[in-house]
Amino acid sequence: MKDLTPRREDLEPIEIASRDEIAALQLDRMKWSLRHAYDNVPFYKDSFDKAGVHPDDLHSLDDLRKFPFTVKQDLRDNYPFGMFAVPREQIARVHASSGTTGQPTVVGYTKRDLDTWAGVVARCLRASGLRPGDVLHNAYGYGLFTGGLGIHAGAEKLGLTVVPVSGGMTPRQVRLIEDFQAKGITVTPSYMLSILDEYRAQGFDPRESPLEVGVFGAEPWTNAMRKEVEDAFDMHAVDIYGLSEVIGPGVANECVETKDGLHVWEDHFYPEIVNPETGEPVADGELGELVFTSLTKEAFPIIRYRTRDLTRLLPGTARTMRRMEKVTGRSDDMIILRGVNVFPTQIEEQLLTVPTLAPHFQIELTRKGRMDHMIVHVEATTGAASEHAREASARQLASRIKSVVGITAEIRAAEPGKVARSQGKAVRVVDNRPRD
Ligand code: DLL
Repeated sequence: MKDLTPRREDLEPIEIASRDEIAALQLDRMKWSLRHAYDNVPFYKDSFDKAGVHPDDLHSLDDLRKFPFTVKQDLRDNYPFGMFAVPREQIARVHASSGTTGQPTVVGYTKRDLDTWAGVVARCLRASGLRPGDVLHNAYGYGLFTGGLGIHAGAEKLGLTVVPVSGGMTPRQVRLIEDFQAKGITVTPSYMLSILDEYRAQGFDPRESPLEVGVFGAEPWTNAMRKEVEDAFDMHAVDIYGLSEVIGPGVANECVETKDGLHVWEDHFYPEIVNPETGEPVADGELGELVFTSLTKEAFPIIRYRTRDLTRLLPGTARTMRRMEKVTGRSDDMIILRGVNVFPTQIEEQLLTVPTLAPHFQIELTRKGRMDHMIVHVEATTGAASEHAREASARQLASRIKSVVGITAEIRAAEPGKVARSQGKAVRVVDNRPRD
């Protein structure tokens, strides 16, 4: 793999400013953001008033803990435009969640917000090792999802040549990467695996591909998956994080030179970690739920938003801004199987230790008698596809899961190509338990 470390003089000064400088900027901006939300969004006025706090009560960054949380339901209750802090005419763009599980949620951006967003995404792509003039193959979905258009604008801002391919039509993805000589790819890690399969199906050696770096996010993935993809393509794999409510992709990103967690762009997004049960903030280094407050957003200020993502905050390394550890699970993805908490990423990690199984998987929850039962659907690699070999692989995986994760799972190892493929965010858990 090539050394893609950016030159220090190419970074924005704030990325490597002193902690004092960052904190001073954050405090100024936080005061502005709280006031802006309170003065312009009735929801925030009510919620601050109910909690007995006022933007003037913020004297230090620590005072933020006095302010109430915002949760996804608040966005649903104010559907579609009730959370906007500027007149609708000043909204330059909206994005929305798919709303497959209920009311969709809508977010909005002013022209300046779009510029801020492009700026942080450009910072992410530079941290990932991309330079002006490089070709970027952007396979995140374009549309209401923030992935495609969010990355697109940041890539243009950095001066990349963007290929706006979006998700799907996998054979064409391979062809365009090769024909246009893409140096970077932005895509969900699960869809990257489908692209890897397609490379092999077309008889290309992925290690000979022009790709030097992949910027993967929008869903949890593990360091074991990083190694799998880095080895397969002989390229760097770095993690990008974000959520629509906070801005979209570009809230935090790994640096290619360290790959040791994601630097949060703290000059725009103020992170806290809280105990998910009590809501009490915990110290840096401790695991809990990530909470964000936007510091500069005009159209859609968000105050103490509960992401449900579980991680911890760590001191800066390649940049002075703090890092968040790779998000390995959301509180609502957690499966509680006979009293044991399990995240799909723990299954992913074990799956990747069995070389005769492909990295694709889906977890099905069912019921056996009165007990919850977990079936992990996996598939064999082409060299180990016989029934006998598949049974042996399944036994091996079941025993790894039992000994490392501590649960009993039924493994169904199918022939190659049988597990549902993702073209965007993977659906890792299918819950077929009867409702009672
Ligand atoms: O997924 C934004 C995005 C697009 C991020 C492209 C990165 C790349 P939402 O659809 O609102 O936004 O989903 C946000 O996805 O709360 C996490 O649970 C999950 N997520 C996003 N990035 C990561 C990541 C986009 N790097 C939700 N690791 C978040 C783990 C991630 N989970």
